[in-house]
Amino acid sequence: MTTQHHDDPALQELYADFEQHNLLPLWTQREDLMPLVPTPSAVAHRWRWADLYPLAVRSGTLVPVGRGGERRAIALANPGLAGEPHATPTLWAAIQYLGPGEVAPDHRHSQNAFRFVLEGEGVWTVVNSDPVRMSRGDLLLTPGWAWHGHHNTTDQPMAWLDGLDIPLASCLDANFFEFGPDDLVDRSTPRLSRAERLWAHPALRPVQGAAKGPHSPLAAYRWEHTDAALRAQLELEDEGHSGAVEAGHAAVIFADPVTGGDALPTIRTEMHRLRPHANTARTREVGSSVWQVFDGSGEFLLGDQAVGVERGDVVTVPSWTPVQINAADSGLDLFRFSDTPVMEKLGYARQQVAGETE
Ligand code: 1HN
Repeated sequence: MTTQHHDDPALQELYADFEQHNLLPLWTQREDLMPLVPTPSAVAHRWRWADLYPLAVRSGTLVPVGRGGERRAIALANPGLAGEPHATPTLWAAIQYLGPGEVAPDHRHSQNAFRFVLEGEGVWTVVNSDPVRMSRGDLLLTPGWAWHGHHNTTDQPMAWLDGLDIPLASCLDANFFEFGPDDLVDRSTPRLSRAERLWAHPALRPVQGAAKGPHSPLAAYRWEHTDAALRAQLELEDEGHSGAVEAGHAAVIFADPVTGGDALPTIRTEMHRLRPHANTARTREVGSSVWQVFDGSGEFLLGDQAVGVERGDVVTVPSWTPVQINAADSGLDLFRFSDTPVMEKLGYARQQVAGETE
């Protein structure tokens, strides 16, 4: 407003009365409430696997896992988010560590979750009584309200990346939690879960056996399939059929085999492969994401900041922050998760690619 006089006593009195009645005028706050473009508090940040893993190992020697705490999970707390255990305003990311023979007890919660395995094996996560093997490169789903517990069947520890929509569920006041039985329902160790045996056949959907809930019925997406899909995209590019591939950059979304939509309703999960020395276009999007380097090394250009990355490193990208990824000699395999499905469902999604008009 251009006509107000801040020292007008009647206006001061009006503001004091607003305060007394729990009212706040828009005209003094428009820039905060309606900025011209997103102004995230979260910052772009990198956590090095070389720091994360030894800290997880130390937790393993000092902190038991069991009923109450439930998980030995260490959250990646975004330095811009005031001490909250949130990687971004909508996403939770953690490194979880399970020692030899340990059990993380059964429970369920409204929040959607997944695990992505950088290295190791020997843990089974039991999801709604279905034992699911966890191995390098696998994405394992624990959709909202699914029972789940994990157990390590070996004499070696295992660590992995957890992703959840905890901050989103918290801000919506939508979170419920329930403890399960003290022991896991099924400690068997099949190579494939029942969910995979039913649903993981390309483009074949069982006639009986309806999928339940707004999420994929598949409990696991195996590395052999993800790797084959990425390899095929790059081979097609080599053969001159470049349609599906952005120069030297193959990518897949982990999809619900029934709907073709996202595997989880609130979190998009993707795998990317950049050829040696390939660069992505500089892109910014509404919504935040978290990346983990699965293999290789390179750099992320985040706004005007360049961040080197190596195997296992985790990077957060706040909303509307320009990102360009450059692969080094080894190429780069990257896992990514984001809140894109939320933005798309709510009509907030926007993307801007450098050099293209919006
Ligand atoms: C949870 O259930 C897991 O199941 C991981 O591994 C992290 C963080 C907060 C609440 C529940 C898991 C979690 C969690």
